[in-house]
Amino acid sequence: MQNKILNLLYNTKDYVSGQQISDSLGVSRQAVNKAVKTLRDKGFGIESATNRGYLLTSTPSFLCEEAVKLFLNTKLIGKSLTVLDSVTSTNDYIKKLGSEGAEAGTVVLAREQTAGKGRLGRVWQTKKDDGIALSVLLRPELAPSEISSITPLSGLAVCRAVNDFCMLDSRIKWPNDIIIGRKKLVGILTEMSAEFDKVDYTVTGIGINVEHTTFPDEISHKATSILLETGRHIDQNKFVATVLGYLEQELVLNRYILSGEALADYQSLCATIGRQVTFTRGNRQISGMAVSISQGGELEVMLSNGTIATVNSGEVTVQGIY
Ligand code: BT5
Repeated sequence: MQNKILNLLYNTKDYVSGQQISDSLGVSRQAVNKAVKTLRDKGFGIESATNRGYLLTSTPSFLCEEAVKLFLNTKLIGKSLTVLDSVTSTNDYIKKLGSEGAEAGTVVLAREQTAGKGRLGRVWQTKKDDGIALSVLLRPELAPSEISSITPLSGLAVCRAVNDFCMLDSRIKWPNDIIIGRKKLVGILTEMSAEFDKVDYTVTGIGINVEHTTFPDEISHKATSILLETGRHIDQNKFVATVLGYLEQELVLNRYILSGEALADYQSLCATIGRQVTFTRGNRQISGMAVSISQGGELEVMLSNGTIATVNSGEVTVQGIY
């Protein structure tokens, strides 16, 4: 009922009388009063005036389930959406939901992660309400070998959402970082559960630095936040709804494959292309010029002998970035 009241107030953009709310939702005036009180306790500004009713004046500045849902305009991603106050890792939390049969499009967000994960056992660091931790569960009908596009498509979606919503010029450092200049704004970690020939579910975990003004010493030279870049506080709930909208557009509409227009968009936003890179093969360090991204998301690197090496995972150091 709280979501319905919010939708009514948000879409009316004027006072709505208690009677009108109770009539249109088929509930008592008392129930309306109670729901409005709960919404105020959750951080929504709802003014009431005698003989006029209720007016929505503000939404919470921190992540809030009802507020994200209010702004969300997707069909699949976010159909089921939860905001947790604190969790070890949104990826671990949603993986448990996935193994219990949660539907495709389930989203879990957290205001705080106490054990946020990067790739290869690394740590993703955030403090409460500084960053957005977001995980999306999907059930693409693909073989495990076909899901390599999910990380780059997610990166493309987040990069476009950041640029559109925050008016920034972020770029993608292949395969999974969103950077501004030489610093990392977003990290993405995709995990999956699969049988031999069929994916059961994938989890895309996205960590976005929003309100940080400082970072721990070991990453302060290579990390940035939306606040540091713009000097402004963004509406985190509207921003999350924008990110989820772009994720749906890039992942679902492209049927989880990086090709055609999405591939062209990815290449044009990819900061790695055209730079000298170093990657590891076996125990050898190899350097070359990053020249393109293949269909499916591999990095193609031209070596000094003119041959092209294809890199599909692991660490790539990009000269001039990190
Ligand atoms: C990543 O790994 O960048 C993937 C990060 C994914 C985090 C999300 S948050 C929601 C979901 N739940 C999780 O538990 N995880 C996902 P990787 O490419 O391995 O980069 C990790 C490295 O980035 C670390 O070793 C640090 O050097 C650096 N780093 C850690 N925290 C950072 C931050 N807040 N901002 C910028 N860089 C950071």
